[in-house]
Amino acid sequence: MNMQFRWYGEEDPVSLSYIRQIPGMKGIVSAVYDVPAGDLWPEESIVQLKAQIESHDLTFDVVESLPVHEDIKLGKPSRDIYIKHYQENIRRLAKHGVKVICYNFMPVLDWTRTQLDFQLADQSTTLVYFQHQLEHMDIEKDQLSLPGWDPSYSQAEMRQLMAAYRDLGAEGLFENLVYFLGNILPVAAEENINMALHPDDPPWDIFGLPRIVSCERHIDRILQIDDRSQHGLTFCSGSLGCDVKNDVPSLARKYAKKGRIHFAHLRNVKLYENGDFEESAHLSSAGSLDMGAIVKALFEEGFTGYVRPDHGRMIFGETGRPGYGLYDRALGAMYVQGIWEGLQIQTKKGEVAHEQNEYTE
Ligand code: DNO
Repeated sequence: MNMQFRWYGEEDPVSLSYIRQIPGMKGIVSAVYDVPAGDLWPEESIVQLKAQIESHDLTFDVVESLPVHEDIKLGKPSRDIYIKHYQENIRRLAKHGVKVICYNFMPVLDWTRTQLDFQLADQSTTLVYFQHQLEHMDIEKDQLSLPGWDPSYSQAEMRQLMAAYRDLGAEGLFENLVYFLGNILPVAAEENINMALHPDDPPWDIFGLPRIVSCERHIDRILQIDDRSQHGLTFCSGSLGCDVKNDVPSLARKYAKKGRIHFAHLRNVKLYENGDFEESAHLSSAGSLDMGAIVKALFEEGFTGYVRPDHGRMIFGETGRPGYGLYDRALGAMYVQGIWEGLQIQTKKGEVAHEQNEYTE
């Protein structure tokens, strides 16, 4: 397990030197943020980002995200230009040592929450998804902006995009993913870069937009598109875990066994009876997911890939980018490493006991 931390570049209120102080932290997950989706990432920007990260004795092996232009997802004729750019970006990143590229295939909106500062009983704040709040959000009329969303669309553009996706439907979106992968994976294989598809967050259709990476059936179908090991997942426990039907530990085991998890986002969520959820602290008892079982599944399947603590609450009076403060994510990193170390100790004990048995037998 290679522990990573997401960093949003110069604009990020969390500094690289603080991240470096988290025990066991090995690398930074980041991106070139000042280039619109679909454009080429200037090589100088990649070089500069890498140098900045490495000057703090951290590695830059994982990019999150290399965004997929909407024209690719919609299957417009212009997609071929954007696919060429995507291929070139893969080559540039590989040239500068990047090993994993995280991306998603969610239409228009990336991850969606309805409130970003919901106060918990302990006075910390967190991100939540409450259906009754969603019903009051009209993204075609209101100028809404949430952290995962691309704020550059005008309302008219948003309306057009939404309509185009409704016409396309889930099968059309899937076909466009097949086309995209057919063009991207040969380059990834050539460059020895692992592509890591992030599941839909939350794992169901929202605002009538189709979602196609939400459950085991979806993921199986997607992985069957191509057998190459470069075609893999960002296994996000908190995204998949919002649907009680997704058995997250068993999915972690299944896809780690197949060698298809290149990157894992580990976080916990607390599910309500009505399907709403809040993002909780990482600890199993704080939410609904059995984090120990998820980490154990990765451990037992010999997972050696990249991991990052995912969203954290705002605690200790911290302010900043919702979900991406320093403190709670640092606690999450330590918690996951604690489980991992416990599993290593157990295994060693088992081995010693086994050797002793052999000796005495
Ligand atoms: C949310 C993140 C996502 C993720 C993208 C990957 O916090 O996990 O925004 O980066 O979906 O493309």
